[in-house]
Order: sequence, then C-alpha cells, then structure tokens
Amino acid sequence: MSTNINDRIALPPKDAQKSNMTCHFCIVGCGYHVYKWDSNKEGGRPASQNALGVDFTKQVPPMAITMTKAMTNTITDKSGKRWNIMVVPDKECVVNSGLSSTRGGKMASYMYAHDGIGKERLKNPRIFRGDQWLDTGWDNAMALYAGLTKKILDNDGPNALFYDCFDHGGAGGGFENTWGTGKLMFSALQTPMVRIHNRPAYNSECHATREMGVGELNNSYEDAQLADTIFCTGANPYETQSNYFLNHWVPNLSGSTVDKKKQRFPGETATAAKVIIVDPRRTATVAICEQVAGKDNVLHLDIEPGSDTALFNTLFTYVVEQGWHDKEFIAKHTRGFDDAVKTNRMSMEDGAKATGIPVAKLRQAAEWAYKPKASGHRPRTFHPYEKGIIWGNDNYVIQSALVSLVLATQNVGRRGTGVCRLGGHQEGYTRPPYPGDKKIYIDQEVINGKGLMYTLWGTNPFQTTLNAEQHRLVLSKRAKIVNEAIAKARGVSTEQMVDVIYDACKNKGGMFIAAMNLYPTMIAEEAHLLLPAAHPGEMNLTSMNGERRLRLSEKFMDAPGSAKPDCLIAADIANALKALYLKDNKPDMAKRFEGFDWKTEEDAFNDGFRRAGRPGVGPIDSQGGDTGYMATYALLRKAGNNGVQLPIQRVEGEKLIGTEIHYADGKFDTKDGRAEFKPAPWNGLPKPVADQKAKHKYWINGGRANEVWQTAYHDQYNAFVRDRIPLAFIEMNMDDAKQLGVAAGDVIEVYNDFGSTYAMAYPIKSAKPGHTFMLFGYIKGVHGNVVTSWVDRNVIPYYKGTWGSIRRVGTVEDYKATLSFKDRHFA
Ligand SMILES: Nc1nc2c(c(=O)[nH]1)N[C@H]1C(S)=C(S)[C@@H](COP(=O)(O)OP(=O)(O)OC[C@H]3O[C@@H](n4cnc5c(=O)[nH]c(N)nc54)[C@H](O)[C@@H]3O)O[C@H]1N2
Ligand SMILES: Nc1nc2c(c(=O)[nH]1)N[C@H]1C(S)=C(S)[C@@H](COP(=O)(O)OP(=O)(O)OC[C@H]3O[C@@H](n4cnc5c(=O)[nH]c(N)nc54)[C@H](O)[C@@H]3O)O[C@H]1N2
Ligand SMILES: [Mo]
Repeated sequence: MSTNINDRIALPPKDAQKSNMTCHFCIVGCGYHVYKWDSNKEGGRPASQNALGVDFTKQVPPMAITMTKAMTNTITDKSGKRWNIMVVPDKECVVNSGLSSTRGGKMASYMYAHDGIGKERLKNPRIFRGDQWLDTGWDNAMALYAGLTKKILDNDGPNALFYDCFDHGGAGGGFENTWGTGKLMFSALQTPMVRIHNRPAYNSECHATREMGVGELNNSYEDAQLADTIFCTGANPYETQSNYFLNHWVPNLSGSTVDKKKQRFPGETATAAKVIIVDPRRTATVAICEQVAGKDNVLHLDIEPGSDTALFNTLFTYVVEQGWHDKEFIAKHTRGFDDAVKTNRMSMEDGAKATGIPVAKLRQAAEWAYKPKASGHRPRTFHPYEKGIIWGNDNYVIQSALVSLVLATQNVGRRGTGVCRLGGHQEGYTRPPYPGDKKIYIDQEVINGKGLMYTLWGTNPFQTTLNAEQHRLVLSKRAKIVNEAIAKARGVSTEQMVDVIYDACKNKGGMFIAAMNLYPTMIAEEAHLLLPAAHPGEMNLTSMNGERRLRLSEKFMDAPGSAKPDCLIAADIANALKALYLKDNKPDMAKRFEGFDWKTEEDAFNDGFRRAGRPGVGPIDSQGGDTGYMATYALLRKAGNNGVQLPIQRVEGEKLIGTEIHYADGKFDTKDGRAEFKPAPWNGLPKPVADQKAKHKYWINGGRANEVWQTAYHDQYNAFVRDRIPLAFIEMNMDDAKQLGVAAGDVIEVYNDFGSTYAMAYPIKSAKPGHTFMLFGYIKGVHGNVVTSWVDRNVIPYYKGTWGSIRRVGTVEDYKATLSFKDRHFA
C-alpha cells in the first residue's frame, strides 16, 4: 500500500512500461499514453528520473502537461501484484495534441480496481435463478446459451433469434468485436432479426448521402483548420467531440493557425473562419464560438425544430438563383441537378416561414458559405452534422437536401471542405453481409410478441431506444414468464433447463434475455444471463476515428475475473454450437460455425479487417480492392497514436501510408463515379409527431452533456457525475418554469401519448419558451420513454422530435441542498 497516495500523484519511474491508448469513448479518439509500474516504486522529480521527462523540481509551465488524480489508478493483476497506472494525453498525437476531455481524462479511474469506480464490473458469467443473480462458469453459461440457441434454430429457424448489437469502434466494438459478433449473427446463425445499438433495425444512419455517392467521413480534422466557413448542423461539438472542436475548430475561428495552415487562393490574405450553427437550441458550442471568433463571425440559425430540410432547400434555391453554384463541376461530376432544382425549390419567404429565421439572416448565411470571393473562387465551406439531423425530422430527406446543397457548391473533395458526420463512437465496421432483404423494425417485433431469445450485446435499449417505456414493459412481461419457469425447475440439468426455457418462450409468450456487458446495468433487471466482457486496455482493439484514422489500443492489464473480449465470447458461442451439432450428427450445420478457432483478438482482426475487408471498400485483394490487409498489429503498434487514415495506400518501409480526403479526383462512390443529386421535398413534421405537438405544449428535445458518457455505465459509479446528476436534468425556459410552479431541482413528470418519465428541472435563461432539453439515455429518467415510435422509410427514428406535457411532481430536499443549478452554459 506504500504508494496508494491520496494527496499527490505518484510519478512513473523511468523504466515504467509505456503503451498507446486511443480514448475509447467518443468518435474523436484522442491519443493517450499509458504508464504502468510496480506500485511500490515511484519516479523522481527531476526530468531524468521520471518517464514523463518533465522537471517537477520547479513550477511546471502552464499547459506543459495535463495530469490529474483521475488519470491514475492502482490495479491488481491476476497474480495479485499491484501496479500503478497513469493514462495521460499524448502531445504528439495530431488528433488532440495533448488535450484531454473530461471523459477521456477519467479513463484510468474507470479501469478495473477491486476498490475503484469500476468495482461493480461483471467478473464471471451470471445466471438469474428465478429470484437472484448467481455466478457460474463459462462452460455452464455456454451450455445454456448455445443449447437454447440450437433448440430455437432447429425448431423455429434463425428468425426467432433476436440481437441488439453494437456496430461501432471504441469500447463495445472495434474491428475485432464487430467482426466477431457479425460473423456469429450473419454467417453462422444467419439471423436477420438484428438491430444496431442506436436504432431499431439493421440499417445505415446515412442512407441518402451514401446513395448519392458521398461517404460520410470524407475529410481530415485538419480541414476544419483550412475552411473559410464552418456550417455546423444539429451538433454540439464542444460537448460531444470536444478535442476535435478545441484543437481544430477553435484555432481557425480565433485565427491562431491561419498563417501556418491555410493555403490561400492567389492574391488573398488569410483570415479567421466564420461559423454558422444550425440548432434550435443555444448550445455551449454557440457561446464558445462567439467568445472565440467574436459575435460578428458567428451566425446561430435557431431554426424551428425539424425544419432543416426547408433551410437547406431555401439556401440551395437562392444559391442557384444567384448563380453561385459550380456549373462546371455539376456538369462533369454529378447527375440529377435539374430535378433537384425543381423539387427542392423554396423561396426565401417560404424558407423564412418554415424555419422561423428572418430572410436577412438566411441571406447572410448564404453569403458566408457560398458567395464567390473577390478573387472569383468559391469559399471552402465545411459542413459537419450529427444527431440533430441524423435523429431529426426525416433523416433521409434532410441528408438529401444537405448533400445536394454541398454538391452544387463543390464543398466536398477539396481541402478545407467536406460534408461529414461528426460521429458518435469511433468506427470499427467489418461484417459479413446482412442476411435479410429488408429493414425490420425489431422493437416492434418484440412488442408484438415475436422472437424467442434476445441477446443485448453491449447495448442498453432500456435507456436508449425510442418508445422505450412500452418496449420495456412488454419485454419485462415476457422475461418474467421465463423467470417463473426457471424458478420452478429444481434440480434439473442444463439440457433440461434448455427445454424448460424453450417451453416458456415458445408456448407461453416468454422471451429469454442474455446480455454481454461490462456491468450488470439496468438490463439486469430483466435479463436471465449476463456474460462479462473486456474493454480496451484489457484487450488489444483497433478502431478508426472521424477522419478514418486507424489505431491500435494496446492491452496493458488483465480483465477482471474471467471477463473476455467480445470477439472471443462470439467465438465461444460458435464453438459451443459447432460441438453440439457434431454431437447431434449434423455436420452441415456444424460447418456454419467453423472459422472461430481464434485464440486472441488479433486472430479476429486478421480474419475480419485484414481478410474480409470493409463494406464499400470491397473484399481484400492485392489488385485494387481494399488494402486493409497491409495493416498488421505490428505495423499499427509502430504507427502509434497517429496511426493511419484509411484506406491505406501502401507501406513504405514500416510506415503505413493512408488517405487524407476522399473525392479529390472528382470520382464518387457510384457506378459511374458521378455524385447524385437527390430531390428532397419539404413536408413538415411526420403525422405522429405533429399530433403530439398539437396536443402537448413543450418540445422535449434531448441529447448529451459534456461530463456524461452515454448511458453513464461507468459514470453512475463516479460521484463526480452521479452526485451532480442524480436524475436526468431538463433545461427549460424560466417563465415556463414559473408558470408551472417549478423551481430549479424540482422533480417533474414529462408525458405524452407514448409514455412518461421523470426529470430534474433546470431552468436556464437561454431556453426559449416552450422548448426544453433533457439529458438522453440516463440511468434515472429515460428521455426515450416519451419519444414516439415513428421511423422514416429506412427505419430511422426521430429521437429529437417529440412533444410532451409537464407536471410538477415534488421536491427532493437533498437535490436543493447539494446541487448547483447555475447555468451549465458558458456565458
Ligand atoms: N432519446 C434519445 N435516444 C437515443 C439517442 C438520442 O440522441 N436521444 N441517441 C442514440 C445514439 S446516437 C446512441 S449511440 C445510443 C446509445 O445506446 P447504447 O449503445 O445502448 O448505449 P451505451 O451506453 O453507449 O452502451 C451500451 C452498453 O455497452 C456496455 N459496454 C461498454 N463497453 C463494452 C464492451 O467493451 N463490451 C460489451 N459487451 N459491453 C460494453 C455498457 O456498459 C452499456 O451498458 O442511444 C441512442 N438513443
Ligand atoms: N459528452 C459526450 N459526448 C458524446 C457522447 C456522450 O454521451 N457524451 N456520445 C457520443 C455519441 S454516440 C454521439 S452519436 C454524438 C452525438 O453528438 P451530437 O449530435 O453533437 O449531440 P446531441 O446532444 O445528441 O445532439 C446535438 C444537437 O442537436 C440539436 N437538435 C435537436 N433537434 C434539432 C433539429 O431539428 N435540427 C437541428 N439542426 N438540430 C437539432 C440539439 O439541440 C443538440 O444540441 O456524441 C458523441 N459524444
Ligand atoms: Mo451515437
């Protein structure tokens, strides 16, 4: 215990082990270094005596290093030996240049220690025996999981096997784990009854833009530093992609990188960028942009919720009327322009009416973003977007309208431009083809009593799906049918238990629920089997960030108990099924479960990313297909925190050479290489949503807050977060609060025709009358309960668009005594 210190930070000694870690939380993927050393040792203060090489004998200059207590921990390995760890941001990483966010800065604290924040981690498989969770071994857990799966597969076919599974990078994903789970679900089990972690079907967040030939991650973070104008729609990057915003947008807005980075058009002097932010809500991002760039250089288009399509169509029409579109580019590299001009036509006056933005402001936005400069060149305008329109009013049509505007002005394929998702998690997609031919709304199938077994793999739909209360109520009912059957089956073998469960599901309307997770989470309230997963740091994991930068996060510690990487859990399941089918004398079925003889996550990476490749990039071959096969763990380890931007072009010596931007050659991802305009008529709100709006007074907007990562699966155990947010906060207008008799910290009920939930009132000055903003996906107070069940033609939800009524419930004295209700916004 000698150096388990609380009043200071132990320094890593010179000989501490050092490895690379990409932050596994948001898409940005900041580079960090992990130091690990014997907990009985400590580095010295002189630069020569610590691994950081920093001189702590005198005051360290400002910003020389970011290092906090939360960046340290003391862990114990399988042999009982204790190690100190320190996880600090990497100054040499071009993504974050040494910056850390409040999320990534907590990575060390969130690594497992028996007495730490992560102490509730699942250590062994757990089974719910009717009344209680009990630990069991992997063999027993696999016999049950694979046994039931086989029984269902044999009797009912793959369509009765439901999955809700991550499909991203970072924790709960990576190329290893998306491949492992995908190979199990799609080529082994061959079930189409799969939904993705953030939406109720197996589909894309970006149907329209992909159909138009424009992949959604098409530039480099550096392009934000080269842009003349940043036109940001439906995103709050200060809180959600923090270090991308701070390290790449802010320098351009303040002008501090202008001379260094910007290549100007001939005869032009470089200036700081302007920024346009489209969000009905005044966000921290808006406030910080105004501070950094000056109010004159920031346009906040606080449009009516859900009116983005009208905005883009109005700008598109105006640009064409002014002749600011790029006729030559349109003629040479695109198709469908004339149709789009006809269908998307919207006058300034109509646009102003639909969006609530005055004509003068719309015109101003068009000039900043698209009006040719004195030199005759078109401005470089970068169009980032995220969940405000992805989970907006008709994802498909909004993206069609946005990308049409971008194509008309050639704001893609040039440095300083791009039309990009800002992103959520990192990416790690590689999977065999989806075995279905249409998109299936899985949540509704569950609600309608379909399916016999549901596996929640690194997801938590109870906190994050739409129409969540209804979904949970039905699932809960169906799970209890299985519970009762399990409780009554005394002294039975695992094979017999499989029969008991099968009967409860097949004949009594039950549903068996299994979950792979780090923690028990809210899912444990209904599930029957929990399998413990490992996360980055406990396994090697590759993922790519929002500029397609592929990195390897290296394993530096053991997972707790018998927890395993998800890809190896998938392999265990496949191998158990293979053995069962061989035993059953069904070699054809056994064959489907072959190819999972992986010993490590590197085997899964080699089988998936390197051999099978990524969709859209094609199967791997050395003649022009994907070149992902070049990326070995060994080379990635060498590439460190800067990794390589996919796709890989070639290897020079031991260096992987990647791709900075897409479409620089004017060739898009369509058969003939021409990008496609897409007609995008403005249709107002979808009916079920409009109905709620007509009935209920408040817009219940929802989304993220800086200090909370997703469903708070780690954060809920961290007093820093939990004590500040005991219940999801809901920002609301001051006068609305007064009218409702609601004071800061009061508990309110939010309800509509779809469900109800509680939230903690948080009145703020900047909230408009009738507008609210609720923290999404939280452990207490689920925003999704009041989200409608409406989805677009591709089964994409409109999480951001719902209306509700509000009622004061009461006051929790403790909240008022212990919480601060200062405006969360940077003023
Ligand atoms: N109302 C509303 N709903 C939304 C949204 C919204 O804006 N508003 N946004 C949507 C979006 S964009 C998203 S991404 C989803 C998020 O929804 P989810 O993906 O369901 O939520 P997460 O908290 O990211 O992660 C799910 C679970 O994975 C577990 N986990 C973490 N790491 C690992 C791992 O390595 N292995 C395994 N097996 N498990 C792991 C965590 O403990 C957690 O329980 O919510 C969606 N729902
Ligand atoms: N701190 C933190 N960062 C995160 C996450 C986290 O949980 N915490 N999660 C990560 C994930 S998985 C994701 S997907 C991303 C999401 O990143 P963002 O999309 O930036 O985050 P959100 O808060 O969900 O939504 C963004 C904005 O959409 C606005 N909005 C609502 N309706 C409309 C509309 O009709 N039109 C427009 N234009 N805007 C609208 C909301 O007011 C909100 O400010 O964040 C990632 N980063
Ligand atoms: Mo997300």
